[in-house]
Amino acid sequence: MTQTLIDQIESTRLSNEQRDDLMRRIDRDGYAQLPGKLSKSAIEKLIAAIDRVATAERSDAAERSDASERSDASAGVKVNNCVERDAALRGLMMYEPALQLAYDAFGPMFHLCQSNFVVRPRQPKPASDFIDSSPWHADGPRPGQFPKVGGAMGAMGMHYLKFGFFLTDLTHGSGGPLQVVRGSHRRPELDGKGGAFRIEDYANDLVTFNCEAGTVVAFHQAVARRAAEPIRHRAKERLHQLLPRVDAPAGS
Ligand SMILES: O=C(O)CCC(=O)C(=O)O
Repeated sequence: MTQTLIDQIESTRLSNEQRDDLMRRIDRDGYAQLPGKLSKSAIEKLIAAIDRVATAERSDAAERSDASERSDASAGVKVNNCVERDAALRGLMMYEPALQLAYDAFGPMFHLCQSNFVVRPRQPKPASDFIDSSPWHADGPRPGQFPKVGGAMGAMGMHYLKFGFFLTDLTHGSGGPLQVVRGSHRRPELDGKGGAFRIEDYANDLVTFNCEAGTVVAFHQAVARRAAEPIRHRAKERLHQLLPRVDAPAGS
């Protein structure tokens, strides 16, 4: 039997002008929404793959006595290294605009260092546990706070670039969108971590992605962000995100 290694996801290649513009935005704001969206057929294929893997995860949880709440069909699911699990998810790993930006950020030796998806059905009481929703956080290091070599720490101080692929509609405003603090990747580590962080202090730079299905967002590892809690008691709607990350090789 032949195994499909990669189920390709169609995309439109970015022009050089678009690449330059997106890299400028990521440098300035810490994030950028890509101009194209995933097609309806790509979204359907990816959701079907995620549903297959999530169903298998829930049934594994049902067999483990310690995780019964994770076996329910309405439970949120997060799967790390998801590209191992399905050819369609590997197709997303090869999404050309993301590869173009990874190349622009890190040169030809970039590699995928992490992938995951989350499925977030609306929960009566969503937890801020990185599965049902995620709290304000940022991944380090921050530019200016990392040892420099020869006075520089590499392109934008970026150690990896993350891509969020939003597979369900969030335009109704209650789906638990991604939120970011614009420009926070350039501020001290305080942003997004610890008790001194107050989101009210950043009201002018709060950006909320109540976006259409198929939207793709690239973000700098150090930008402060969260996945807001879905509004309660509206069962059955789902939010899927797939976050393949790409990484710079050591020493670049
Ligand atoms: O949980 C989410 O949806 C946000 C993902 C995120 O912020 C991250 O991967 O660091």
